Amino acid sequence: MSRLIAVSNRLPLGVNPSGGLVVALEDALKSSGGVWIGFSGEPSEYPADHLHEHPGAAFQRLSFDLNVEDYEAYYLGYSNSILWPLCHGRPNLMEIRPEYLEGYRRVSARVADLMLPHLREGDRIWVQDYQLFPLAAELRQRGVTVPIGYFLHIPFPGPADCAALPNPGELFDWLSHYDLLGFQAQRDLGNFAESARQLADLKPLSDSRFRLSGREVQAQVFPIGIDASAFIEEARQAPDEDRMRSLTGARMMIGVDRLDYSKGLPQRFRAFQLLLESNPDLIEQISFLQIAPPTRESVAAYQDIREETEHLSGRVNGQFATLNWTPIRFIHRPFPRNVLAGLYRQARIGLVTPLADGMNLVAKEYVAAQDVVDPGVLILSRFAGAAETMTDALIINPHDPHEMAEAMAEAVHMTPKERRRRHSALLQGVVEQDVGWWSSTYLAALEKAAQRPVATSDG
Ligand code: ADQ
Repeated sequence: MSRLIAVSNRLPLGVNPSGGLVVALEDALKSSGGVWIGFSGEPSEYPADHLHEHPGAAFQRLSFDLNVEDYEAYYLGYSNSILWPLCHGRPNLMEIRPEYLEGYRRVSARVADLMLPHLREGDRIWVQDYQLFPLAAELRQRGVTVPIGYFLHIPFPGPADCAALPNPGELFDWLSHYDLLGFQAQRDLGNFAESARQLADLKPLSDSRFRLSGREVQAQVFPIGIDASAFIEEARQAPDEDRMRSLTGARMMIGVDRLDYSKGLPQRFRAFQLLLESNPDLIEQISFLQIAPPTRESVAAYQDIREETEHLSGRVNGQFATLNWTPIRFIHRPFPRNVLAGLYRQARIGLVTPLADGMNLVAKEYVAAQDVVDPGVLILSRFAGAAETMTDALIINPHDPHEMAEAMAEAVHMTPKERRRRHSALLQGVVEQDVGWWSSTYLAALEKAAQRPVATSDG
């Protein structure tokens, strides 16, 4: 089997509890051998590359540091102040500066340079996410001919938003150098095709094959999953169920998100406020636990969302709290996975209501964590990629607080039979399309895509 070279923005080092993507890439790397390449995590005054070699390990890790200038331009700048807002439908939050784009190009070129000595004939390269769009173009320029695949974890923007980029043509040129483009949802594949048709020279050859900038690329949907069996087990063995129940109250709604403006937290708080206003019988009967660790705090839009959500939750609590009940508990801290799993299991309602989201793995974790005999109800935004497959959730429009509040009330009153029917259908999907399925399906498709004859620019 050919070696796998995985490249991601962040290289997981150490033994922290790991998420699904880390497990999936590690499994794939363990079975084929290879190298995992990524940013070490913090800006450094003396940037260097480090090869982490462990005797007997199935694969190597290669980390690179970034200096402060590159970190600000590539990571905080072009990645998180231009691409992230744009891909989440918020071009008004973009902060376009020429030095951001320059830094973004510079880091991809540097990653390509540091990869070269580690590549061998017969390898396959798999690039993850929006921080590294230009990597295939940089590698091809350096003469690399092995298959290169790309997976985008966040939504792909439609033509109106793409046109707001400082460099839409360049984005499509970057993408044209991959053999296989993987997207989370049909929505993203559709947006890619339409945006590239309008803003570049894309011509469809079939549903999944395109000619773009004189090259042929394959583009398909691969909905990412979680490590379902591990998560189910984690939830079953969650610590101290009784204690958890006494802490969380009999009926609890839970939300778990990075504190990000794409996750729709203000809308969620407003819907909860409406629920309590229109259902006074629920006062002291239901509580809402929102766990949201802050991220990207040096980007202004993230400071704004923190202030807005703290203000809103404070207002709802001020309006409804009683001497022995706090309606919203808003916690800005990460929790170990087994604690999260236990909290999901205790929660009668899981709230996943982003305004835009590539997939949303919390939706899948919530389902996996439920007790199959007495499961909770998932309320899911139609704008999460997960909504395309998790159709047995209560699907809502997160912009409409009345609809969301009604779904909360419906979930509170849902019969056990109906909860079990919905949950078993959802669980089946989460288990079948888990993260191992995702990576093996992707890698099989990459192999196939790369076997096609190389197209010439005039052919
Ligand atoms: P994220 O935007 O980070 O991921 P999501 O898919 O929900 O969103 O993944 C978050 C992960 O972090 C989950 O596994 C969750 O359990 C964990 N997490 C969140 N809050 C936590 C806390 N307080 N403590 C511990 N863990 C916490 C991006 C895209 C998504 C896409 C994923 C994977 O934005 O749309 O689903 O990548 O492709």
